[in-house]
Amino acid sequence: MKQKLVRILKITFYFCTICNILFLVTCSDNGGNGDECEDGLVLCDDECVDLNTDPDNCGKCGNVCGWDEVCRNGRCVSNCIPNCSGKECGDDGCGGSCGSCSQDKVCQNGRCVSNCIPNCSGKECGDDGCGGSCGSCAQGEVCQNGRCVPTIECYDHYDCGNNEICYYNNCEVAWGREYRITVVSAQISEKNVEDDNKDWDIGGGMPDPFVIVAINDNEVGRSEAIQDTLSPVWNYTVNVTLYEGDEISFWIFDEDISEHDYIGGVRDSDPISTIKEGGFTFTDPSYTVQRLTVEIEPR
Ligand SMILES: [Ca+2]
Ligand SMILES: [Ca+2]
Ligand SMILES: [Ca+2]
Repeated sequence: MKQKLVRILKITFYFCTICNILFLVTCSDNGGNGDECEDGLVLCDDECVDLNTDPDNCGKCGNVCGWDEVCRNGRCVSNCIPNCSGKECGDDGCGGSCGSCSQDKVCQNGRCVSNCIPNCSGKECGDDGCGGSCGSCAQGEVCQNGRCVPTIECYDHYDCGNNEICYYNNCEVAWGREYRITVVSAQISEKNVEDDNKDWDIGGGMPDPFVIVAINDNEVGRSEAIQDTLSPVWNYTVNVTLYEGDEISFWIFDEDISEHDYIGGVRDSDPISTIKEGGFTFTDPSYTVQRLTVEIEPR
């Protein structure tokens, strides 16, 4: 009886050993029960799976992810990897966005660029309307209304130096250049106040004035005589070249048959002032030449 019991125990032992071996083999191959999965794994359909990563059991047993999805942290997500390298806007390649542009810009090749269209039509310089440039001007020029024009240095002679004039918006040396002098008109005293108040012509006749223009006392021009008037209007013009230090004189005569009577003269020893003023009006009511109006302009 004792021997029989031992035998039974032996058989049981062997049987159980085999059972144990079988169990271990079975468990390591295709799982066993819930208690047998390693830490972090869960038994799903007789398999120990990681619900965080298993696309057939994502998050929970039997939750199968789509063909284009992967299981990440227990959720089915697209298996696409977004790529925004070097991009500040536009598609990330996975249906997402790499960013959006501000209102005045558009996304072009992953970059936010101005949506302004530059306009340089008819322009050689200046703003293109989008913050760019249509070109720059050469030295001595300035951009005006999209065109390169010479730099404006002056608007009148006083914008320039002492011995300079403003010529077509450029300051130029005043001397060694041609001017047009116009002797406009004069007012002559009724009698020759310089010579005992004599009449200009015999019997109270009025003078017949003409004017001579002289540079440094050399005659350079002579007007026609106007008959019998104290208020000659000549509008006589003569072109002269003026140099620094020149003096301009205006001699007025009464034309006579024999020797002309000298009425009087006005000497301009400061022509640069006259040039800058565009002329002068001399007045002296006590003199034979009570008024003389002259204009001058560069040619
Ligand atoms: Ca006379
Ligand atoms: Ca006369
Ligand atoms: Ca006369």
